[in-house]
Amino acid sequence: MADIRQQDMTADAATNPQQPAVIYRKDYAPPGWYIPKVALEFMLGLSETKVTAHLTLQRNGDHDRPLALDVDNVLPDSIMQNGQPLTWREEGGQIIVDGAASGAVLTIYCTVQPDQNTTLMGLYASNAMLCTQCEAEGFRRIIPFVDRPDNLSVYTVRMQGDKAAFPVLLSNGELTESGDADGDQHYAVWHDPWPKPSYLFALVAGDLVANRDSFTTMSGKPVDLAIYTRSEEDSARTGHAMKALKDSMRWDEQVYGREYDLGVFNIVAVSDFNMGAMENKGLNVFNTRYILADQDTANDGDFDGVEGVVAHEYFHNWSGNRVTCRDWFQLSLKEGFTVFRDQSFSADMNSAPVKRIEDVRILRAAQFPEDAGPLAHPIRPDSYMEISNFYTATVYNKGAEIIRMMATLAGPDNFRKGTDLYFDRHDGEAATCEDFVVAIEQGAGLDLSQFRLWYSQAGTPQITTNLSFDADSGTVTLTLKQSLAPTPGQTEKKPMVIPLKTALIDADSGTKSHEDILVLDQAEQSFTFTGFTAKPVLSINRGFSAPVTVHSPSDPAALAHLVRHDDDSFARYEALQKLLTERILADVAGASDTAIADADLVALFGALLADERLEEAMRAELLTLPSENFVTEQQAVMQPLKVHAARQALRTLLGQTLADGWRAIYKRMASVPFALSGAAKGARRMKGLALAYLVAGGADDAAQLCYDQFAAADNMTDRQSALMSLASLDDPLREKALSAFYDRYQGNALVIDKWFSMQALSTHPDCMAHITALRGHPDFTLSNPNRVRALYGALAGNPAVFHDPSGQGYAMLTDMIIALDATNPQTAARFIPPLGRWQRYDDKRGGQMRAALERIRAVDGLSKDTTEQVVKSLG
Ligand code: B3K
Ligand code: ZN
Repeated sequence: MADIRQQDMTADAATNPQQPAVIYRKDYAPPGWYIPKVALEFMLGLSETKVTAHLTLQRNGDHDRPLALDVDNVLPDSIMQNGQPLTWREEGGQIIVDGAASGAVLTIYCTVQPDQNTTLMGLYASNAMLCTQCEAEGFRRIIPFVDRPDNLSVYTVRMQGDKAAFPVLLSNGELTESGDADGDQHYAVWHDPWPKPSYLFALVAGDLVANRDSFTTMSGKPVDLAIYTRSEEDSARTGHAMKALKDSMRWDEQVYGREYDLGVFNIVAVSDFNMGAMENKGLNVFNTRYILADQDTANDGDFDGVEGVVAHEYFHNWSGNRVTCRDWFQLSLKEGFTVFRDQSFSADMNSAPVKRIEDVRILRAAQFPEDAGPLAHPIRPDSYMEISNFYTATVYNKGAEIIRMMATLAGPDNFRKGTDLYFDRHDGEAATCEDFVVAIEQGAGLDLSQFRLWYSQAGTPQITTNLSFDADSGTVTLTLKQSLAPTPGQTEKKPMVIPLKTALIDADSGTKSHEDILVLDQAEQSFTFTGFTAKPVLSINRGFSAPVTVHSPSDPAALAHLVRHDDDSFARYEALQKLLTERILADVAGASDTAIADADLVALFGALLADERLEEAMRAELLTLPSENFVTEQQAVMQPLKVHAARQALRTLLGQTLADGWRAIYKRMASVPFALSGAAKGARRMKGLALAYLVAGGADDAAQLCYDQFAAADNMTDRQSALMSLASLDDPLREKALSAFYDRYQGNALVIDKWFSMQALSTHPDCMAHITALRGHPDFTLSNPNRVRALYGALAGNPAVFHDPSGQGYAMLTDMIIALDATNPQTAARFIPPLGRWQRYDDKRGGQMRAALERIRAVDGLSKDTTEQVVKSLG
């Protein structure tokens, strides 16, 4: 019955598109029919592709419900069963086929228009090639299908097309046959022996250049590797991705015991892509952004991004493909776990402490605001209207933190026993988050009953600490309280299990004691420690062991002590971030005397600049001020412009007072030659930061210094850090450098994206006018998601411009969302959250943001994607 109910709900959605139907997790029921075997034939063309699908049907259980196939934007030309035509009718997002028989082979004929497909879901044309994106529900845009992840099928795919237009024909699995066909055509047949859900299906056809390599697995099996791009020039930029792929394959064997399971692993880079990449079985499709990287065109962050995303998609081969998700509510089962795996891999390949800080910075920038706003949802949501809206920082990054906490509670050896059990037990299945938790519980020997609340409760737990000292008994008592604010649909919350790595630091010597993992699992709890002669300083949530916010009584001296002595890099970073955040907020409130004094802060920065034991990347991490958005989030009523001004003033102060120190380190770093080592990357980071402080401090030669670095740079990191600093200056060299950059890289889409972003992110007084002009630049287009993100992601990420009192920032974003929604709803909807926090601003700003949302909601024919985000944001 539940199966039928789902069909009814979809019907509501079709009849009332302004009120998309809500799908509930509690309504899950297995499909009425499975399709264990699929044979697809494609007659390829950019403007028209003919698809013939032979589906082997299997009724699931004893029922007489008709076969219902999900469908979107395509209808069958005809349907045959054993040579006889069958009748069918369309009913709310599905076609209902009469007379389908279990065991029979159903043949469906469809025609699709790839070059008309602007949604970039299903089969589409990009740069004269054909490619697919099927997660989550794109396969139904190619043929009608049981398009849900609990329907696993073995696929055989035959492709045929023009030899000149499509010399390369790829699909999942391995090539079993290829040859010439009629006229100028040729064909290829691919077979994937591993049963998979339709969202992992992929096809690519085009004129592509391969960078080939090979890998031998732990059991000695050879794997042919290839990375396909559109040109020789791009192919020369795939070396870093190839290295990352081989490193990932080895790492998954060594760390998780997971071996690759096909003789081929192909990656294709495409320029028009909604997300970062896609883990299709044996045929990953990537946004060019996460494949192409070389010294001249990619900065160090890009190199790290390539390494991390290549690893992420590769790791999905086990966490996602061999064990997949039962339904889309379980998305974090594969995404949270895989993000945790890619984070661990990158930590092993680079500096682990720096990687941890970066990951926390991303979590706080993207996920904490989500958890505190109208779109808050648990990592395993209870309902959705459009699943594409749930590829969120919560499902991915908070999901990873929750896996990390389980790993922390279990310890490395036991956690591995848990994951081994999970992979062994559920190999070849569509599993649930609950299956994962049970496997970790049983494999690692943990009781995770209460811990499961992390899967169901949304919001970021708030922890308050109180440390007291009893001199008579030499006892220190730490009292912790936790609370969790209501989130949409969840008013009452229960206490979570929160593992907090903690230590006590002697207030004089800085010596550490009582290092432990305290598990907070009640609303309030006290922990006592003995053997003290004086009150120590608390170091808590070391390594960011739990995704929570810790509030301790303000004590600048104690925080400064941690900055000097804490041996946990994250805790040290955190102490300085707190000092700086409090300082900026105190300035905004006109109460600077309550925060750390200028002289103390300068002394602290000076000591860190001079500390020879620090690796440069960590030094840069420590000396970088908290972002404007992070500081603003701490305010009851957010004041973006005031925070911007106070933060800029602090940058100026630190830039001026420590000018000699910045200049000295700048010179030292400038002599480090280019390499992709951690040390050289750290040096470039520190160099860019020192330059930014010199500029903020108003150095006389600031513009020239930037220009000289820009002109002399032999790598993109230096070129970009110089240009970024210069872009904020009102100086003729700014225009000169921006034009030189544009001329040099015209035609290289990924670098021109940087050119757009840098201008839109600047603190130049005319930034708004620059963005307005860039919208009309001949290189700007709404049809490429990277370009849209480059300009509008930067606008939304530049608080002083986005929140300009004129409301122009909101208006520009709104215009774009409305225009883009008509062609690419998935990407359009991802720009709603910046407007959705209207309740946190003053009445005027909040009113402007709300009006912007209302304007979007009023659009006729607004997509399901954008409607869901707007309706929820309006509350
Ligand atoms: N699994 C893909 C997500 C694609 C979603 C498109 N709506 C990327 C990843 O997480 O690996
Ligand atoms: Zn993923």
